[in-house]
Amino acid sequence: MKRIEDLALEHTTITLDADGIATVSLNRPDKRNALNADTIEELIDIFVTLPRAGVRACVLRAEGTHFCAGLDLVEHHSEDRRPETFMHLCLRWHEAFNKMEYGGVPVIAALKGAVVGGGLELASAAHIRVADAGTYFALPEGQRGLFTGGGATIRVADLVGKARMIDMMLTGRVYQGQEAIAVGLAQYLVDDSESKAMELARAAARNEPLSNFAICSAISHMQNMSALDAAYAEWGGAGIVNTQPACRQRLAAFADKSAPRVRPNEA
Ligand code: 1HE
Repeated sequence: MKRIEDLALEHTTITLDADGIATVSLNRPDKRNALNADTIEELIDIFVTLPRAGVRACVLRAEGTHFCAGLDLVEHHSEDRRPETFMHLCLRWHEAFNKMEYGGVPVIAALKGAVVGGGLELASAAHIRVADAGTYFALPEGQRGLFTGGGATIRVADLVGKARMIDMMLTGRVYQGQEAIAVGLAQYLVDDSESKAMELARAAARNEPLSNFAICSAISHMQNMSALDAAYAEWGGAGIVNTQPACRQRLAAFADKSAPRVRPNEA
């Protein structure tokens, strides 16, 4: 089993703080963090390793002014790929993003600048998306003579709905600001997406890891099931999570009135 410190990373970096919060950075700012094949392999390695390395939450961020420009179009052009080669590449993208979404570790994406094409596919595999005023979302595949291949037909359609996704792809429509929040592309719009993402990661990291594992894998799995099967899987998961020894202390604190109560936000 690989450890975080053993990962050979060229286009990404990872750091781990004392609270078990990992910061994963895309690190090709001169190429606007476009995703070449090697970066995808690094993301697979990272998101295979994180859940077994005791990581409690992860912030996914980027160097430079843009989060991610999507598929490396220059590499794709120079490789002049055959259909089966690109299909295999898509499988690697799916592997990376599935490991993120189903891995059980909360991933919070700190967005900025362009979150486009495959960059939006990457962001949509995170569990929480935080945008700033300069963040904008688009699916320019149609304009490039391409189609999505990194899971957008599943995840972006899930976030914004089929009609909006088709509009984005046909017309190049860009969403930003409050409108992007309203359609579901991000859950937070703030001045500083990185510090907000870290604040959210710290909040999530205070939960029991087994609860977070269920939240960050079971909900996604259950979306793929019939309602009847999802209900069946839910009681199995709840049976394990809700009887974990670690939750007894939290329940005791509620029972003896020392645990904080759920209150409305202050005005
Ligand atoms: C790239 C890429 C890229 C920039 N692949 N190299 N994605 C797109 O259609 C988005 C394409 N990119 C852009 O629209 C713009 O570059 C940005 C809005 C992201 C940034 O603009 P800007 O003015 O800051 O940068 P730039 O001058 O356009 O690019 C700077 C460098 O980044 C330049 O390299 P250089 O070596 O000439 O300096 C660009 O070539 C490079 N660069 N974006 C490769 N995408 C699994 S299927 C997924 C399908 C898709 O993702 S389609 C959507 C692709």
